[in-house]
Amino acid sequence: MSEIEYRLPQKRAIVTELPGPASRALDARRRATVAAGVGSSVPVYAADADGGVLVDVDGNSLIDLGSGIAVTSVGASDAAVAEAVREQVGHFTHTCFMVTPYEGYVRVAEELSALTPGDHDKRTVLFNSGAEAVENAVKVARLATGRDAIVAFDHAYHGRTNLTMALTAKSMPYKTNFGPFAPEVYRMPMSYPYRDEAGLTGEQAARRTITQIEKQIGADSVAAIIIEPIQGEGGFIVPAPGFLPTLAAWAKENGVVFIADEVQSGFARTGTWFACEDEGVVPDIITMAKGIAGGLPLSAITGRADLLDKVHPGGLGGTYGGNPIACAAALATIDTMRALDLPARARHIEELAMTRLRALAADVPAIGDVRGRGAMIAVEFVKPGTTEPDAELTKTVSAKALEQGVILLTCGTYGNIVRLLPPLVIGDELLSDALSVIEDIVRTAA
Ligand code: PLZ
Repeated sequence: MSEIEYRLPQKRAIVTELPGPASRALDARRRATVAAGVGSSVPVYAADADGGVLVDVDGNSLIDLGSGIAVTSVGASDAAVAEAVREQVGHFTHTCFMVTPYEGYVRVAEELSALTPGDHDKRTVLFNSGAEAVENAVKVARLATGRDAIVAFDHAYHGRTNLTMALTAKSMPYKTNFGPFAPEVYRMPMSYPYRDEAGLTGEQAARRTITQIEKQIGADSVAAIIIEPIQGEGGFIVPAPGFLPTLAAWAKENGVVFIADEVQSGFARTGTWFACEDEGVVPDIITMAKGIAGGLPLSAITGRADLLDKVHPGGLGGTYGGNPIACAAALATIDTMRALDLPARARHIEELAMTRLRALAADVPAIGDVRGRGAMIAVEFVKPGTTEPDAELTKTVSAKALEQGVILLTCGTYGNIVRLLPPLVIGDELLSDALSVIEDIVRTAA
């Protein structure tokens, strides 16, 4: 692991109340002009960010445990990414790959072929957002199989467009009153070890799901199974070992396309390049976004050449998909991830954080579960002595963390989970400081 250089001081420093006066003034302007439907979980306005810190417009230096929802894994202003972007904008900002192609897109596709699991022949298409990648994975699966049904899971999150809303499980805030939704989406039980009946193995949980698919849809009607190898918005749910391989094997036997949605779990986040590698699962198509381009909007699907090349020329694309600036940023991001061995950094973060959070859980009965992999770590809060979700306590913990200068996001179907998603380049000292803040708050609040 080479030494990480930072531009901003890597320290927590609170100089005003939070949010401070400049953030509050911006927020007043925002309320008069930005639609109320767009929320912000952390009401401080950003001025600068680097490594593990985000500096707000009042000069407060906050520890970032959110990475803009798992995006800025290399930091929000990685020098190599910034330089690659500057270099690219000096030449051309856009041509549209569907009009005049360029090398950056091809190089990103080559990198994704090499990085994604499996040594089969692969093809890639680039888009802008995670939801767009998911939509296109489904388009390919339906065309390639000639089937309609798509299997998604309890607690799943796949986006906010019409098809991806249908795939997403949670109604409020993502779906309520936004229907009607896309048809032929079937929801099946997930493996959720903390909430499943005790002793249910991953393989048994998969069998339960498979039986339901066969009875309710029929294997011959299923185009694809789409699953997050570790669920993100749904609560950082890590399925029991055996669940993913059993589903993937069944998909293979039945000509069903197995799509791993690695938009949140991918790109070094969980200690490997992709979370599905942990159990040796090789998806037919993998969706990627977020961590891929150091903060620039880029997403991708990479999958079996025989599936992707079935689509007629012109069937896939979009004006901005694989924008050259985003591609330049992605190539620099991948270089930085390799140079700093960020998968190893993610494993190191796991070691540091898990040890302390597990010790905390042993003392605090309101912590029902601590789980995750790499730098994708969750604490699930419950009413002591039960498994009843405690969303109030969760809200209090993240609000108090912000007061003390730590950006701590929540998630989960029941809103009772805080999630740690630090930039992978966060230093040990800064991470330790954030963990101490969390420990103090949880001990006091619970
Ligand atoms: N698939 C697994 O995690 C995005 C969304 C937050 P987009 N998750 C954060 C919110 O409230 O909008 C996500 C994901 C998985 C797909 C997506 C969608 O990615 O880039 O937000 O479209």
